Amino acid sequence: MPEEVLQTQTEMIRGFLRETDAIAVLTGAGVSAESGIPTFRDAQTGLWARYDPMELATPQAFARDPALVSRWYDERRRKSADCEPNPGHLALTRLQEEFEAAGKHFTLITQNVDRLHQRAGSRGLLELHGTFWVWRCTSCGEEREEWEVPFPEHPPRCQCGGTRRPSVVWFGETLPESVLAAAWQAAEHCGLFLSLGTSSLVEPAASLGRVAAAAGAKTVEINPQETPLSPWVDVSVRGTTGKLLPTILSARE
Ligand code: BV8
Ligand code: ZN
Repeated sequence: MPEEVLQTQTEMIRGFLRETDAIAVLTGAGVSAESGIPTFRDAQTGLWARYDPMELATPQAFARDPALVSRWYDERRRKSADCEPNPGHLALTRLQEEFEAAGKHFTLITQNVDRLHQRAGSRGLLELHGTFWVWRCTSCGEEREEWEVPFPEHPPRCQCGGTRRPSVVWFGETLPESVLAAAWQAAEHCGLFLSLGTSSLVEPAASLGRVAAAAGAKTVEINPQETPLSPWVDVSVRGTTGKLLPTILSARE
């Protein structure tokens, strides 16, 4: 990406930030990449290499082999526990503080299940796909945060004797109604929509950028790769969020 193109794009985005009092941000696994967490579609390594995440992240996979799926999520929990939020996460927390101090609206919507945004200080964010730090009993439905890493047994058990599953939204499962409605609302009413580190492949999250654009918001994407959203946005920056967000979102003179 030539430096002068990035400079122009940065100026445009800073202009959008000055002009709006309502921003909606959608993040995907790419935002956690510079913390050392492989993205959802990165080739899986080690003993997971032979599994397709699209296959594992399903109710069918859990029904077929709960211990295997529980191990996969436990591995990812361990990985994220060993990682730290990166400058991209922290830049978003600063932007939220700045917008809210000025009485403006800031909504962070994430597809990520690692809770690195919360560890970076983000507040009130919308977790479209849940999190693997909360597990739910498949018998009595009790949900609770599970901080023990690694789990002593797979899958973890509930005191009622039931099996616990991660409280994430698997493929083929519907998203939490109220969370999706809030995300849709934020996309429809924002003046600026940022799509950060997502392949824009998974629905219904992938539609939010187009909802914002259709409602008249300025739209920006930051991703080292082109995505299906790229042709729709006002500014599509080829780059990584950990490196670019601190500069692009820094206090604008
Ligand atoms: C549903 C939780 C009702 C589990 C996940 C309409 C059309 C077609 C299909 C469908 C449709 N509606 C529904 C579907 C089916 C399906 C779907 O979307 N399939 C797609 C793939 C074809 N959707 C569903 O099933 C959803 N449920 O709609 O219910 C229904 C049901 C059935 C049929 C109809 C309706 C539920 C979807 C939620 C699935 N659960 N996660 C877990 O994590 O284990 S989704 C999973 O993908 C992760 O959460 C992940 O966050 C998400 C999206 O991926 P990304 O975050 O974008 O990550 P990815 O690896 O793909 O990309 C990373 C990006 O970062 C890349 O672009 C890369 O270039 C970039 N990057 C890399 N490094 C950096 C970077 N960017 C910036 N900086 C860097 N350093
Ligand atoms: Zn139970």
